[in-house]
Amino acid sequence: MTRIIGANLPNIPWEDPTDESPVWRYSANPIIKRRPIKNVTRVFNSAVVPFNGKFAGIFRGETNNGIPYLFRGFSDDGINFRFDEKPLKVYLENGEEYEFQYAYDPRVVETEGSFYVIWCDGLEGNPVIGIARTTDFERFEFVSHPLLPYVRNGVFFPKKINGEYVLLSRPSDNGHTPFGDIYSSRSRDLIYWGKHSLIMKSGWEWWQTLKIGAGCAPIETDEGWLLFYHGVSLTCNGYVYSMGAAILDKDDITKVKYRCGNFLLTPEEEYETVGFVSNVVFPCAALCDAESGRIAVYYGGADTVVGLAFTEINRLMDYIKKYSR
Ligand code: BMA
Repeated sequence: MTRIIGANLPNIPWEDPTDESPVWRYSANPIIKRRPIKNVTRVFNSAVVPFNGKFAGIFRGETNNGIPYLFRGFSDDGINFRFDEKPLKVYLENGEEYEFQYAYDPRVVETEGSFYVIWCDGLEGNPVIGIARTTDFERFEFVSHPLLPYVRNGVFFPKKINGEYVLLSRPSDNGHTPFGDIYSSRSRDLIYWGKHSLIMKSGWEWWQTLKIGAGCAPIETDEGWLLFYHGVSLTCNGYVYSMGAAILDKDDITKVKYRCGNFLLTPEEEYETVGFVSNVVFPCAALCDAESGRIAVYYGGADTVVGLAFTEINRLMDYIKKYSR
């Protein structure tokens, strides 16, 4: 038996499985369809967290000029969201508004009473990680650009490890990067980052041969940190994004204890196979309930919509271990 170490979330979105799959899709997917916000064509690759007994999220929304920005949303049930009509405002230390060039693929992590938004930010037109902080989902303060360009897929662990924040990221190029491995970096103050380590390289299994990138904030269990990530394969029709999972050692997160050789989700449903960018399953957030072991994963479908998928910690761990290389 594996135990999730964390809070209980009795109102986690949930639907029972109908077969033996390790991860199963919500039958009413996609939960966020096209044009859910005025003047926004698509919302996908987005993050949801428990907030004040309900749910809050930061969403990637692509506006009518095709540029992605971050949008705030709230929900009573984690499934139906109300969005702001205007992109998220983030403020600098001097009180001025941070000027976004573009912003995409947000993750949100709660740690030590603050929520951190971690996204891919445009710095002089180049992709870097941006970090902002909020305590109330009203005022967001810019924290830092932790790493040099080019880098994407940034997400924190939800608690400090040996007194340090740990950030996962994927060094990139400034285009549609044809390579990519997951690295960790550490900081005591969220400003200065170092102690960079390789965590996982892209794999030989065909769904993850080209590149991999961290997905949801790691989930603590008594067997280690559960990391959902995306793996990419290159086909005659372009890139295909699937979701996989690994367990990182709880004492040394640079050690991969188990890595599932099989994907957990790969584009199969029409809202994953057909869209602005076809064949994309891109996880960015996971909710979990320690008591029941239930996990709900939010993922982008085909760079167009948001879907929900479910799993249960013991069923998932059995599968990861069974197919671990
Ligand atoms: C990656 C990121 C993701 C996107 C994916 C597929 O490089 O930009 O936001 O979902 O490509 O287009």
